[in-house]
Formats: sequence, structure tokens, C-alpha cells
Amino acid sequence: MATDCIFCDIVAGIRPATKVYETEKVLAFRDTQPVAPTHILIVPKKHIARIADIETDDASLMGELLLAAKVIAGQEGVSDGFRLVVNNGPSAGQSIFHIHLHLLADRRMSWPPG
Ligand code: DGP
Repeated sequence: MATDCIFCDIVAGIRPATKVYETEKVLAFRDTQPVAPTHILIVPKKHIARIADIETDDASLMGELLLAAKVIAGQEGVSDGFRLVVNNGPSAGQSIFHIHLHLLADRRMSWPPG
């Protein structure tokens, strides 16, 4: 049954997604509104709304997200140039309230980010 969280529904397999990586605790899939030629979302299967909500017990899980990013960058052939973004809260651009890393690559990135 669908939940009120799009990413929980993807994790549960009741909403389609183009998956690129999966472990027991982490899932990654392509963003449907890409802002770079390579744009992948990396999520914990556990529902946590925002980085501001993580607890000490989530430290290992958060580390798994970064390790997933490394593996996926290798799979995608972009290990030498990619950006990870985490938006926290509406004012920072967060629109889906389930923690996710954006892995962006295959275009020139500017700094500071907008
Ligand atoms: P953020 O704004 O940081 O919360 O990023 C949410 C991202 O999620 C945004 O880039 C668009 C993407 N997105 C929204 N709905 C879906 C969906 O149903 N499937 C997939 N794969 N991505 C989605």
C-alpha cells in the first residue's frame, strides 16, 4: 500500500524507478527530473526525513550512502568528476522529505552552488 513518502514507495517497489544500485540498507535510482546528464538519487531504505533528523545510531547508515556514491560513480564512469548534494529543508531546496544524496556528473559544475 502506498505511503505518503514517494521514496519509501520506491523502496517498497510499489512506485517504479530506474534502479542502479541496491544493498540491504541503501537504494539508488535515476532522478526523473535530472539537472545533469548523470543524476542519481541515493537513499537509505529507512525513512529519515532530513539530515537534521539523523541520530548517532544512523552514523553507519550515513556512511553507507557515501560508500554507495563511490561505487555508483565507478559504475557510471565518473569517479574523477562528480558532485554530491544534500538539500535539508525547503529553503535549501528539499522537496522530498526522505534523505537522499544527489549524485551529479557529466557536466561542468560551478561554485558557489545556487
Ligand atoms: P530535493 O529537491 O533535494 O528534495 O530532490 C528531490 C528529487 O527527487 C528531485 O530532483 C526530483 C526527484 N523526484 C521527484 N519525484 C520523483 C520520482 O517519483 N521518482 C524519481 N526517480 N525521482 C523523483
